[in-house]
Amino acid sequence: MTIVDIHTHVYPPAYMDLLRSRDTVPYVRTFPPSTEERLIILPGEDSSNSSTARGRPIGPEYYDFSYKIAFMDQHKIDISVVSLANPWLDFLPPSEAAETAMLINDDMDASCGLYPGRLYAFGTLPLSASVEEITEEIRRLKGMPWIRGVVMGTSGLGNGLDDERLNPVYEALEETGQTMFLHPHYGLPTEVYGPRASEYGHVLPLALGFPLETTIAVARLILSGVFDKYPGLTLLLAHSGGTLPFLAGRLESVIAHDAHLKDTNTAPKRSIWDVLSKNLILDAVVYSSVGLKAAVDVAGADRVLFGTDHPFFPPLEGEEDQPWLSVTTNYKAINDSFGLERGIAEGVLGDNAVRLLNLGFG
Ligand code: 5CU
Repeated sequence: MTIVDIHTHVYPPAYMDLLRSRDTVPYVRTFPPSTEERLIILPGEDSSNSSTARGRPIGPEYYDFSYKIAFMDQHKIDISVVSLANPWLDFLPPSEAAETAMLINDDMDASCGLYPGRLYAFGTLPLSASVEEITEEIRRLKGMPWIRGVVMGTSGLGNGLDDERLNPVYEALEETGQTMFLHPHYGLPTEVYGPRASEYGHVLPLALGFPLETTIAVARLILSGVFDKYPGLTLLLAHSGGTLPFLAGRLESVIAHDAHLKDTNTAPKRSIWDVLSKNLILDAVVYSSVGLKAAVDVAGADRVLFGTDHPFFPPLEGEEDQPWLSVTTNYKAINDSFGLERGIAEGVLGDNAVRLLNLGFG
């Protein structure tokens, strides 16, 4: 059995340099008297007075590939498909984006090459650059031995993923057969968490804001007809598609009852179920059997892939040497759901990823 982790992040050294050079979000710095570096990336994290709410500690597990391999060995993971973590290059001025993307992508590909067959990567796109520069990078990534697609947030060129200016990007991804790993970062407007939000650490934005952001982004994509236009486009959705598996029926029903869509003949032509089973792949980073079974029900047992979200969600202080709860919970959900149906479990744990992402040697 091969175990593949398709949701696992790094901030390669070139990106760390960038974060250390900044003093607005996203950035990395120490807060004296502590000498520990902290990573501040999420909207709103900067304003907190509490040291444990101000981002998170960042150490070599975030940027040193040998730590990734050690983590994989500890958790019996054979192959990882690493991706740059949020917020990718979204914040860069247009003039720097294309060159930085090339630097980071070359770095990722070369780092994977140091561990042949154990590491692959999703490349990153210079989304603040021109569409021509973005599509050029997509085509360049296709020629790299260890790259298997791209990682992207939900903001696209600034107006979200249903922006028609992104059509050449979707076309280039479809044409080159590269998967787009869609990952949240921006969450929901902070007001929705209410005046007591700071008392609850990162729980509301991470547990709910992230998956709802993904759900809304994919719903907008479906509504815009992108999957009618690009039937070969493949998206891998983080966190099992957010709440999409649960809400797909409601989305489909509301579309069917919408007079405006009917009058303007603008309803998506393909059903959500068809898109789910042909264009969407869901990760298994959902931490429960209930969520995992829903993901398999809607996308199919052959389109759900194991992931860890490493190096996020590490053990809390005092438990650093233990297997990571965030990983064992996902293993347990797979075992509890499909322990008796080994074909399904083995598919989710690794075989699906090997097949869908073509993880033979580079
Ligand atoms: O803990 C966090 O903030 C995160 C994050 O930013 N990105 C991610 O993928 N997981 C957790």
